[in-house]
Amino acid sequence: MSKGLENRTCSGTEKSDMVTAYIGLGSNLGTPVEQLNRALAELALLPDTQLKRNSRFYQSPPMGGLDQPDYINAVAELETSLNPEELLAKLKAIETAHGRIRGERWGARTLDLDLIVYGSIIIDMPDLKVPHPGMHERAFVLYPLYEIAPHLDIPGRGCITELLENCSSDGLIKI
Ligand code: ROI
Repeated sequence: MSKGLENRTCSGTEKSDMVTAYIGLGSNLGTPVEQLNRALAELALLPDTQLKRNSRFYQSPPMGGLDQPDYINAVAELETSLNPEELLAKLKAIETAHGRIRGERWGARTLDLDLIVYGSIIIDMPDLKVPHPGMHERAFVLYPLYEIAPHLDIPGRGCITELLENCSSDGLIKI
């Protein structure tokens, strides 16, 4: 896997090739709004990364009719020179610091940080699939993503406006 262009050094010091990445944030345990606010502050502190913008917060029932509390979701836009694996490792470290215990696949969670888009690349590795496999049909990802990136072309999936046409916002509340 690669970003297409590896980081190059200019004059021996400068790190180039900033990539725009989108992170999906979700929480339905503890204090979800606080978890998301803290997570955004932590994303802003990642090395070689800038938090450019984030969506409002959205509330929705758990997808799949699970017996769990409602989720709070948001999407953040980063500009980063971390490669996808480095970024994923940083996201997992933030989740762990928020007390996330990995159990059931669709279990309730204090904090979920998904790398949903990384520039224009497609990654299909056992532990890292980008764009996120289910994102193109999930209202709680598409609506906040559209709010901050209305012209986004999602690699391999198409234009966000077209994806939204086939995705009901039923049950999604902007808070
Ligand atoms: N449902 C909603 N509404 N939001 C989520 O972030 C979310 N995350 C999950 C599952 C369990 C699929 N359901 C969700 O992982």
